[in-house]
Amino acid sequence: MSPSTSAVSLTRFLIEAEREGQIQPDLRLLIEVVARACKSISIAVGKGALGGVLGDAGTPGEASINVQGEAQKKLDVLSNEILLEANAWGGHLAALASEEMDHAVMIPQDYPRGRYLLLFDPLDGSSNIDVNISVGTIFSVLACPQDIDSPCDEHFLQPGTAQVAAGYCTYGPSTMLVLTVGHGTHAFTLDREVGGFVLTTRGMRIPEDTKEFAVNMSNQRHWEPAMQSYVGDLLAGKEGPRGKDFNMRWVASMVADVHRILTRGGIFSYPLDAKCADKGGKLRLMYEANPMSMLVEQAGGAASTGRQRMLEVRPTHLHQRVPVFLGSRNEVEMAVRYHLERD
Ligand code: AFP
Ligand code: FBP
Repeated sequence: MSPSTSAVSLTRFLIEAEREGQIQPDLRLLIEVVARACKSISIAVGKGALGGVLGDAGTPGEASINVQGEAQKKLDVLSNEILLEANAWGGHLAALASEEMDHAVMIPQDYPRGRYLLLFDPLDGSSNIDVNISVGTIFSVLACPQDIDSPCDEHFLQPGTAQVAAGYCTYGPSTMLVLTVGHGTHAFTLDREVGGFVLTTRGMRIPEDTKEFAVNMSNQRHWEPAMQSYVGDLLAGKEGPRGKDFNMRWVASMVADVHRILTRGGIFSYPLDAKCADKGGKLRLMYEANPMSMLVEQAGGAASTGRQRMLEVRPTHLHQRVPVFLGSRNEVEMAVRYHLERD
């Protein structure tokens, strides 16, 4: 029989990756379960006001607050529950950790326990939910250290280089899953009629150079001198030291901003600023920076804290925050140079 030329489903892609020895069967199952949960989240997000899921979680006048100290949206809570419920019973996980929960949770004893650890930000960009702008889910998979009876927070504290898979799902005009298992970064689009993800870009590549940057400019006065000077030179355009005009884009959903960069290049940064310096940065290492950095590196880009390769940061706690620079390789290296030269 000649090989099928029909569209490649996520299931077929993963089975072929398994045959090529890139993933184990239980990792394939894990990714399929996460993808199924993302489909449920996509349906909830897509219903918008009709689903009664917009607005803050908690009681009127008293929004519920997560471990990050942020007000939770109803969809944050719902997405977290969808991912927890979907991943509890499959037998592929030892424990899960979520940006929305104080501590990691072990798989209940009623179910077999697997050998992976799953981390996720169930709904990233939640300030965009109520205004109908793209949001997303980000996830990262680690191996559970062997011979651990009761996996807890400390077992998740592995550098990004230890990730065995990472991905995100973006809920925008179309729903897309972008995935890496360490052999390139691949994009799948949800076929809403069929209800399945279909491979639409195999081997995404980020151009090495760019003329586009993404940063929240309203924080400019709070940045370190190195960042002030780096962005100042971008804004100076053709007449400045960089000799070219730069464009700026900022969605305020990391998933959407990173998706644009994976698609056409750019640099995304959430640098250290005076408002978040005591926490180490704004974005979360384990739920946001590490999975996005693996995806970006696998697509030929670079990811850094501004001073160190992101994937080599040794985590000290589950909800650790870091400054983030990622995207087109030459531009990230340039931003790092500004920081190192001024240290
Ligand atoms: P949430 O985790 O509250 O959804 O925040 C999203 C986010 O961490 C990231 O996705 C954005 O890049 C960033 O916040 C936006 O931050 P600003 O509010 O500074 O624009
Ligand atoms: P298009 O008509 O090419 O889609 O342009 C869109 C737009 O006119 C507005 O929707 C948007 O506010 C603006 O361009 C963005 O402009 P800039 O590139 O200066 O950010």
